[in-house]
Amino acid sequence: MHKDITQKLFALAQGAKSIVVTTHINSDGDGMVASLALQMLLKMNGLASTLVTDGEDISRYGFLMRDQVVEPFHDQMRCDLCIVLDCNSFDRIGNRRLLVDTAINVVVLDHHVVEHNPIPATLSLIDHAYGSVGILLWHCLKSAISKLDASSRKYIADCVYVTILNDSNNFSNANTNHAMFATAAELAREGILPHLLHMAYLQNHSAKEMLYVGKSLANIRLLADDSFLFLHSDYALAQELEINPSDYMSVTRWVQGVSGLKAIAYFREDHPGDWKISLRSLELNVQEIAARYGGGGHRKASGLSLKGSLQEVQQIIFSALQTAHPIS
Ligand SMILES: [Mn+2]
Repeated sequence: MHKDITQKLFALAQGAKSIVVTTHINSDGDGMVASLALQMLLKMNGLASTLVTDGEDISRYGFLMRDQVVEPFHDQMRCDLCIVLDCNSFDRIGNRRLLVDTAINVVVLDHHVVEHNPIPATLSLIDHAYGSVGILLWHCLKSAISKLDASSRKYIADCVYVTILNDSNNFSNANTNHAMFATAAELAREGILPHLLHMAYLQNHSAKEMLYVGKSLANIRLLADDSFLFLHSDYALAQELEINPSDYMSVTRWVQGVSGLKAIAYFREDHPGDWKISLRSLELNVQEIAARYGGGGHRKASGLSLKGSLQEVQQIIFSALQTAHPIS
């Protein structure tokens, strides 16, 4: 069952003069939104904290902003307590490693498989049984959440629901299960309005984003007897549309319904020759592939970064997929 860590976490927080809450690089609607929820929970208990970003645009969480204290990382930043959400590896926190290295205490709350370079922590709760780190917070900080007033509880519930929308892609990924629905039912009891959260979070696209998605979908290629689907968004496209691709949700969600596939690989060029790759498969263990190249994630959904030409990085992934292990 769920392990309540409220007492331990609050003891560390109460003993700290400064608290940072942060998440992985290329933050998403799980790590970032769970951070918003945790900051609110701390604040309602008289504990001030700063949510430290990597400088990314977080305006798509605007509908969940309630006077949160958010600052982009800079290297003079220090804190007594650093709480890392949705990430357990130094490989995934970039420069903010400095905050972990210099903090007196570190807390890691995550639901990813532990790979290389694990972040050492005073308190850590890492359990991949949780469909999102927001769900983990909801259950493992329950004794604090249940003491909040109804409107603060509803705010936390809104955030947790958005983490579920993000990590399950609206209850359609393989992590959708009884426990996730049971949590969603608890959130509904707190008064959340799922249709509005769905609209605000998943349907909230600019015309430019749709153009970016459309142009990326236009270069779909099928390989290995039509069993692998590759698609990419190169740097030139981001330049042409004058956008920062990491501000958008992964394009993979638009191809996950394609039938007859063994795997999907999406290549996004964030800087010339610098590719962020998302792998999805219902049959092959793509987490092993990602881990081999310093990435991580889950068996059916993982991510990694590679440098090179599009042709070079696609060849690496193609070979890796051809020898990938089936999910047992
Ligand atoms: Mn997550």
